[in-house]
Amino acid sequence: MADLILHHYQNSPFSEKVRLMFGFKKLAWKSVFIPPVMPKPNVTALTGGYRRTPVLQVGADIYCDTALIADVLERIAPSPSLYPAPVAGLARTLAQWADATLFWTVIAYVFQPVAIPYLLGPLTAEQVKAFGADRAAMRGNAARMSVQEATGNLRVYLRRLDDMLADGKPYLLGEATSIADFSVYHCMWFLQLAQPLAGILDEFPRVKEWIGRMAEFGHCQSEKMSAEQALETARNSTPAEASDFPCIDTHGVALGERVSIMPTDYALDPVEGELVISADNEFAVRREDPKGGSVVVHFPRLGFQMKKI
Ligand SMILES: N[C@@H](CCC(=O)N[C@@H](CS)C(=O)NCC(=O)O)C(=O)O
Repeated sequence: MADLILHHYQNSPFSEKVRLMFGFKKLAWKSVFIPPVMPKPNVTALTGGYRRTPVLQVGADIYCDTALIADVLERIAPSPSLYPAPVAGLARTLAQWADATLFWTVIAYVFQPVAIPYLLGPLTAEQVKAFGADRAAMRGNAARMSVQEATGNLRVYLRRLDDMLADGKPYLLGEATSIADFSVYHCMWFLQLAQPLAGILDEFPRVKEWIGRMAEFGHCQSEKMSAEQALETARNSTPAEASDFPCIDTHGVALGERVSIMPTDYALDPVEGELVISADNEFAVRREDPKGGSVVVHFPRLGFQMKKI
């Protein structure tokens, strides 16, 4: 099997979600550290413009967004499953809530001056300013929540999560771990990183215990890889066969046509290429890159918009 190459950085919650899924599924991986702010020339050489973190590379296939990355890991290692049958739909829906609503509530809560050094490391005032400017540009006109609102909302969400763990349930949806646990976990992991503000968890002992249980999955073995090696791997690989996916066309766009695909919420950088997968829950485009060679860039259908060029 080709190496699983994760392009990520240490203090990225969505990266922690994937690192922990590697631990859960006992998949060894290669680790490429990427910059947390733009420019990211080696990332965009692979993705064609998508700048969010993390990105999973398997040879010349580039997978954007952790919802799709989870599906890819499930295809590679079906057991233990992220989608246990009785709760599969519920798990995906709860995960979607956590990755959007819970995540942005935690972000609005933790980015208070007292916690910033814990989240971003020891940066100069200028570097903190540059980080703020990068994220402001990335988020564009997306709505912002005040710290007061975020604090109140977060307490409500933590209460609900704590309730879900009542009666000694080990995981959010019962006896089996599911994708919902990983999507909620990465938000809690970031909350704990914001040490001076993490006391908000003290009222919710079942959530705290569950965080400890989740952390035990660890990250499996990883080995450092340079961005140059990752690009060389892409250039020397052939993308996987796309014809395995039945085409579901809801846009009036045929396979082979040129399209652009971008997120619907923030970091609205379009990726252009030839449509090669238009499946149930996945789009992919083939593109040529001077540094990355011929690559196929994959996106989940949910949370992304596709347009014919
Ligand atoms: N829905 C995306 C969200 C990814 C996301 O927002 N990641 C954050 C970092 S944890 C990000 O991209 N920040 C800006 C950046 O790293 O450039 C996913 O599941 O992968």
